[in-house]
Amino acid sequence: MIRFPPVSLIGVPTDVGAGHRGASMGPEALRVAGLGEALQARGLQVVDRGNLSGPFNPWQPPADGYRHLQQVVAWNTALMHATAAELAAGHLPITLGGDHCLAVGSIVAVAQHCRRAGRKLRVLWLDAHADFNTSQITPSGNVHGMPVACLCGIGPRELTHLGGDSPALKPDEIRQIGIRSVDEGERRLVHEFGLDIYDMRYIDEIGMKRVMEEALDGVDADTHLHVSFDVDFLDPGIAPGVGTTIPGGPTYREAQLVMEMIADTGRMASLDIVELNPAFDSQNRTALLAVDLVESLFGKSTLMRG
Ligand code: EXY
Ligand code: MN
Ligand code: MN
Ligand code: MN
Repeated sequence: MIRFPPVSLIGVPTDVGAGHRGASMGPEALRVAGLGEALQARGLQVVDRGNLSGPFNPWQPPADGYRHLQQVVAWNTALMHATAAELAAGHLPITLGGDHCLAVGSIVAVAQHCRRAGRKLRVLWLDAHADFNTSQITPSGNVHGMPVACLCGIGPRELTHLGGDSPALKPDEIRQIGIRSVDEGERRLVHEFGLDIYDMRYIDEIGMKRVMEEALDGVDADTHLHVSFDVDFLDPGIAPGVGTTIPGGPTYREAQLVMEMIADTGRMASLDIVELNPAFDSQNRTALLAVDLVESLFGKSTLMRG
């Protein structure tokens, strides 16, 4: 039985980094899907901190290659401080997004916490997208396509230095899984930075079990494991309620295996659940699926043998 510290839910109702409206409704969709109750049913102590507040989405075109940069910075600053406070209290923070630009704020706080505590950091980035664009190469100006680049030190100074120093993350601290949509410029940049990407073709070839063994290799008692779960990681056939669907994602069983193998490490210490967009969903089914998979991150297992 894996022991977890108290879990803190942090709602971040914004889609300022996205190309579609609606991820701002993600936190409530997860609450309505019973995320808190499901985790309590697993014996966890759950504290719901409510929602952070921040600027409205002004819905503007790109300026100097970014859409809504100041609003993105404001929301990420608030989330960085909220995440840092939960980590300092010994809690396991769960960011309820909101679009994926928010991973800058959550992971900057996690990286600073690890540095102070002398712990190693491993980020598992579950996503259809590499999220490694910059203002020069972005096809959209949407900052939810840029958080990994910002965390690795390339992007607007307001984000690359959100926590003061940069880079927040070294490329060998992150493993991206489920990738199947990478822009041309982005592809060159991820190779230049040597990112470890487990794309869907590789998953097809070696299987999800081997991928997870490789991606989790080296995670030990001194490692803080952060999971950044972009719900568009999943195949749109089972998870249509996201803003940027890409066909050919992991099946339900592959996704369950990913979550159960993460749980088996007993090292997950922070989590983002992002890009849920109820405006593209019906009967809240994608949020219900996300809650089901998050329960597996906290030890619910389909394993009957052994
Ligand atoms: N690569 C495209 C862009 O940069 O605009 C699409 C990014 C979608 C990002 C979503 C959160 O994963
Ligand atoms: Mn406490
Ligand atoms: Mn993403
Ligand atoms: Mn994505």
